Amino acid sequence: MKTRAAVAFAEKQPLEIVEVDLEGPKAGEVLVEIKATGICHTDAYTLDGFDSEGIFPSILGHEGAGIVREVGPGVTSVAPDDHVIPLYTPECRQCKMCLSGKTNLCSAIRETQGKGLMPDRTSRFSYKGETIFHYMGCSTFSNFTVLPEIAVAKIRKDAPFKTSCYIGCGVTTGVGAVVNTADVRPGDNVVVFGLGGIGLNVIQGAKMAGAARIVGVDINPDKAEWGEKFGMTDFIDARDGSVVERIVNMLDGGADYSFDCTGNVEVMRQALECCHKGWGTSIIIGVAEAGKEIATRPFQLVTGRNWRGTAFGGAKGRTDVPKIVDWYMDGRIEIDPMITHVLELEDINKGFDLMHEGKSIRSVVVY
Ligand code: NAD
Ligand code: DAO
Ligand code: ZN
Repeated sequence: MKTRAAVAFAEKQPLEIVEVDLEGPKAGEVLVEIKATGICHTDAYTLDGFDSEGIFPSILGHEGAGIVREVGPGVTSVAPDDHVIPLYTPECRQCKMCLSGKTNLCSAIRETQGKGLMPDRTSRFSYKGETIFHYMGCSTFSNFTVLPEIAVAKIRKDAPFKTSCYIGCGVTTGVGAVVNTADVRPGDNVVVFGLGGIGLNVIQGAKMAGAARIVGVDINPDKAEWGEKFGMTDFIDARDGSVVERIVNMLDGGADYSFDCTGNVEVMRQALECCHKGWGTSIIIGVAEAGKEIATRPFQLVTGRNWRGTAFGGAKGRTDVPKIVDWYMDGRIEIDPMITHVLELEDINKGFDLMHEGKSIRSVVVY
């Protein structure tokens, strides 16, 4: 079939809207009509050439929601007309990782997904006879896409696509980092570095978990008002310097939990070092540019600070994503105010500009 898609033909180039060819689903795969997709910083990071796994030409986008239109042989867990959210972190429930009970990093299709291919090592997308690669196993910047059955979460049908697509990455990553990875408890003090599409969800997750103080740190003072909307109690403008010292003084020794939502390795160091001696834990969410490394004095760890990281908020997609959709529909978490811009596919590059200018929280493309 033909489908409209925004193709990344090369790094650092604007996406081009073209009609691509899409092969139907093979065994264990499903064809999904994407109804809405968010634009996440990670799409920009790959397009800008900072992703060591970045492959071109490809169809980016990993934060979508849509409807199953066709299933391949052997598919049992979803059927046509089901509403689904694509999962860049699948959940096969059979691999060593899934069975460990210790991680959400399913390994079933990891190798081919990282190469922009489906599990049979081929791509379903092509343009003028040339292969177009998949991205993070999702490629939601295409109106139709093909996904492995283990990489879709079935969700309730009354959840609007325009907002629930954000659960495909930003919401789950931020809220999940708090409730799954950190396991923040009532009364804990939390510090969030970077109040963008991920950081604001960490803030609302911390509020839901009953955190006492929720300190937001950003270099953009406009983000203070955004943080307050979702439960931030204090704001620090990082441009004023001595961030670590100010947090340690403000929180009587430091944070119980801190979260990096910037991808900047210098900020990751601040996030670790602002943690309370003896127990504070810093969680890296931000994805740093290829080749970057983190540093701190080992004595920071000797004296009881912990450094950890999380992908997709530690969520097991097929199990946890439908629950997060319920939290949204039941009003336990908010999404609507974070969708600052709704665009047509033709205007998708504007969504990237808005993100780089710090003017959007989430831009969503609706098909
Ligand atoms: P965003 O651009 O919306 O937000 C980033 C925020 O960080 C902005 O508000 C910016 O002003 C702020 N910032 C930049 N430099 C700073 C500094 N020195 N100190 C304090 N704040 C600073 O991006 P986003 O969509 O929220 O994504 C954030 C990060 O999370 C990215 O690196 C993205 O790739 C990553 N990410 C990780 C996962 C995961 O599963 N681990 C999932 C999604 C996104
Ligand atoms: O299993 O080895 C692995 C890697 C899984 C990759 C998970 C994605 C990491 C987070 C990237 C940002 C997502 C938007
Ligand atoms: Zn698995």
